Amino acid sequence: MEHKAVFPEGFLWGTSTSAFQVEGAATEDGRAPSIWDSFCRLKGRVDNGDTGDVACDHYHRYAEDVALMRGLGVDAYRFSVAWPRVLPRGRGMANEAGLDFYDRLIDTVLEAGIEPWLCVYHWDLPQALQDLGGWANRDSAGWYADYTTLLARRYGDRVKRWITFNEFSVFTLFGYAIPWAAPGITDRGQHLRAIHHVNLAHGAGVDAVRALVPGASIGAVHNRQRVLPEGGKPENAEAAALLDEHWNLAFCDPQLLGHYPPRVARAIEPCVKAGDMARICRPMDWFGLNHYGPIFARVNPETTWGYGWGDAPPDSPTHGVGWAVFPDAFRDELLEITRRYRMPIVITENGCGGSDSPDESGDIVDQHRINYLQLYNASMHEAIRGGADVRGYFVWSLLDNFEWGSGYGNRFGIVHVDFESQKRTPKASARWYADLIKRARSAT
Ligand code: PNW
Repeated sequence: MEHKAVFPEGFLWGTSTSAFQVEGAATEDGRAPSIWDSFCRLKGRVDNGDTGDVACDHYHRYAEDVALMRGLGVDAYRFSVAWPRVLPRGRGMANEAGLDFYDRLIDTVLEAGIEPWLCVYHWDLPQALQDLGGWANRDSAGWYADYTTLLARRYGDRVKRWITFNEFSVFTLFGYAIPWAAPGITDRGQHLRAIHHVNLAHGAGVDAVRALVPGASIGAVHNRQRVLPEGGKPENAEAAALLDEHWNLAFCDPQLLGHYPPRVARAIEPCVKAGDMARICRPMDWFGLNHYGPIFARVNPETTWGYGWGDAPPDSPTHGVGWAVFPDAFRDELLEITRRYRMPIVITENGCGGSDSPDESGDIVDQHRINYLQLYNASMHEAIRGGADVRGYFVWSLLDNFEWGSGYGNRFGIVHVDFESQKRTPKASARWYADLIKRARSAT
């Protein structure tokens, strides 16, 4: 009943992955290590000591994965390019074999009648560039611009949908302040510099794609989640306000409104040079939103910024998903983005994890995920009816994959992957999604 004809003409349904999480082939055809290859090898950082060495072996099995998407009937595939595969040293000489892989992938996706959505950066910085200071080095904006130029020249004839970055705040905050992601640094100064340089890189990337790809449609992917003080307590209020700036505003506001939010603005001032804000704030075609659920902040003096992750209220609804589920927050976020930035929105990720395993008959009945996706789709409808201009929706993820710090233990796929045999098995949620797409299409 949530499939009434509220979807605008041309609404796109898709699935998402990212290079490091699915490709594997970590040392093949000239690929060099990324910061995540290094991070996986630090003791205790990734559950089970898992690495991205093999992952879903998408590097060799991409044709099978594209065929799966075709079977689901999706309109679009969002993937990312591995920077150290195409530029092993991060800059300088390109690696032809690495570039060839994305030619093959893009051509196969197009032949299947699916639109490729290319994300330039999904967290796998070449280790060679981290050795020069990574995003804390102001030169990183130039390294990124050159890398984007290479991709735009090579793929711009076939790829029209471009994403500069995936989730700016997750990889900067978790990479430079709360050590949950590569490179695992905890340093206020480096965190602030990384924020500013990534913003500069974004602006330079937009300019490169605009200059080289006629008809390009460019977005950036922001993770936005309401930040609430744990337990509703006043002593957690400042922690929540600061985390809200780091998590929700430090990238959207400068990129789309031309200024930093107040706390970040004060702290970041020494990094900002004349002309920077205009370089960051470039015209964008759409707002990419990744949304999972709200986050709770708690004051914690032991952390880099004095805040930490808090717990959801103990009585939070879980809807059989096993974690707190707040679909209304999704609707509210879409309406807030509409109010604050006034632009079309594409949901570039939404989904949920689990430990999904096959039953005796080999079926994977992930009813918890169907419940979650149904609730979130209903909220998206409400937001569209309320005036949000939502143009598309991508499930995270097509495949169970390398879930960062959780390794292979947390499965987000609508297609199950047996990591021993690499066998793919669509879960019940994949059938549900294929059916949703079919019904939504026949209703428009
Ligand atoms: C996103 N949080 O990351 C990423 O874009 C994906 O690569 C990832 O697999 C997916 O979500 C599922 O986790 C996030 O702590 C990581 O709130 C952490 C958070 C949010 C998003």
